[in-house]
Amino acid sequence: MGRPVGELNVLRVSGEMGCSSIRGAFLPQEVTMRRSILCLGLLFLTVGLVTAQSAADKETVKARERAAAGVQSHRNVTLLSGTRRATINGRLDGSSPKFDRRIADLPATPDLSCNGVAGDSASNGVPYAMFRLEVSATENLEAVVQAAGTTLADSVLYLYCDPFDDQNPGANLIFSDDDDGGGPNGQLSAFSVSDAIALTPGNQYWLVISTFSPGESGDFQIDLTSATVTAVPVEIQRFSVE
Ligand SMILES: [Ca+2]
Repeated sequence: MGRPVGELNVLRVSGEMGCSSIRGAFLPQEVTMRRSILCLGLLFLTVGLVTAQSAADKETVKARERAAAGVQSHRNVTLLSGTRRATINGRLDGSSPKFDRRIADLPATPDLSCNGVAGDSASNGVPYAMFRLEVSATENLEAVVQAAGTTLADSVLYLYCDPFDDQNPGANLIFSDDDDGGGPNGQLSAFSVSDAIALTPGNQYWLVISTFSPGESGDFQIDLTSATVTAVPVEIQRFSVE
């Protein structure tokens, strides 16, 4: 003989309500809670695996870019040896201008004659921002993407002679850097005094920051520590200089 129809109705209603003084009716709620905890655990595990996979993929992309160009990442540099002269704050996202960035960490040494050679990278349409730099005395440029104030996961810095043309980014290049600045993921950028980027008074330079890959976004902070360097805002962009 089957169970009374009335009992089935009580259990069904109690299970749907999730609250009842009937002892048997607590089971569905407990099962639901356990299922929820299990689902949350699986979600966190999945997110963790995806994040780890993304970081691994990024390193693979970086390794391929460097291998294709035959360059090594600049590492073990001395940062911020000077007094901070200016802090540039801005943001890169879908509304930023885009360009097809050149291979990072090239040329191997700064080309102050404005003829630095870096091939076209596979990262096209990356968001960028640019800032005009001037110095009042000959000195080596120090520009660091600071982890504090930066939510970008992976930046690239470029330095160009004037003018910088985002439709022809292979022209007027002086130097670039991918990961010297460190940061939580070790992927922020920096130009250090040991890079020997000797800027000259009377010349204008363009400091360009971009994401490593298209589709990335976040805030950035660049500290300039060279003794006489100044950054000139560009009106079309959203940033501030203090
Ligand atoms: Ca980077």
